[in-house]
Amino acid sequence: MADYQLYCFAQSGNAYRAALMLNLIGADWRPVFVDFFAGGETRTPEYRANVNEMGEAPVLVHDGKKLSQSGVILTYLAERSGKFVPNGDDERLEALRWIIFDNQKLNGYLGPYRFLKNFAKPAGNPDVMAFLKGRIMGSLGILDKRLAGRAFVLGERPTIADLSLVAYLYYPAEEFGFDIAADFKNIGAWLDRVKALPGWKHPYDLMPGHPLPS
Ligand SMILES: N[C@@H](CCC(=O)N[C@@H](CS)C(=O)NCC(=O)O)C(=O)O
Repeated sequence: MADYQLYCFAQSGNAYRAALMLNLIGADWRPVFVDFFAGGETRTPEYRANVNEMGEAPVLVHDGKKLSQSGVILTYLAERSGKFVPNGDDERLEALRWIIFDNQKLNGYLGPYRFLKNFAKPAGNPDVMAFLKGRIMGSLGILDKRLAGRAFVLGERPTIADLSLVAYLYYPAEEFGFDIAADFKNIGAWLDRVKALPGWKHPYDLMPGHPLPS
C-alpha cells in the first residue's frame, strides 16, 4: 500500500495542488478517485461521515490521519518533506497570506467560474458569471504584479504558496473562455517555471477521471 492516499479527481484544481506537491516531492502516493460529477460523491452521507465532514476533495490520508483543505495538506507535506517550505517566520506568514488570498479570491472564484461555464447544466447565470469574472481578473492582476521581477511568489525559490496558486491555471483556455497565460505575461512565465520543476504533470495526467464520459 502506498504511503499516501489522495482523494481527488482530474477536474479539481483544489486537489491538483496536493497531487502536484506529492509528485514534486517524490512521495509514494496513489489517487483515490472521487466520483464528483456522475455520483455526487462528496454530497453523500457516507463521504461526509467517513472521508470529510466538509464534503470536499482533496483529502490526504497518511499515517492514520485524514487531512483536508489543500493549504493544510501543503503545509503538512512541506513540514514532513522539508521541500517547498517557506524560509523562517516571515516567509511562513507570507506564504499563508497568499494561500488564503488564493483560496478566497483567485482560485476560489476561478474554480466555480470554470465549473459553471464548462460542466454545470444549465450553465451559470450571465450576471453571476460577469461578477465572478470581474473578481477573477482583479485577482489575476494582483498576482501578475506580484510576479513582476520575481521568479516565484515569495522570491527566487518555489514554495507551497506557488503550489497553491497554480491550482486551476494549467487547465485549457477553452474551459475558461480566456487565456490566462497569454493575457497575464508574468503569470505565463511563472507557470512555465513551475512546469519545469522535476515531477511536474498536468492535472489531467496526474489525477483520475479525465475525460469525463460524454
Ligand atoms: N478550500 C478547499 C476547497 C475544496 C473544494 O471546494 N473542493 C471541491 C472540488 S474542486 C469540492 O469538493 N466541492 C464540493 C462542494 O463544494 O460541494 C481546498 O483548498 O481544499
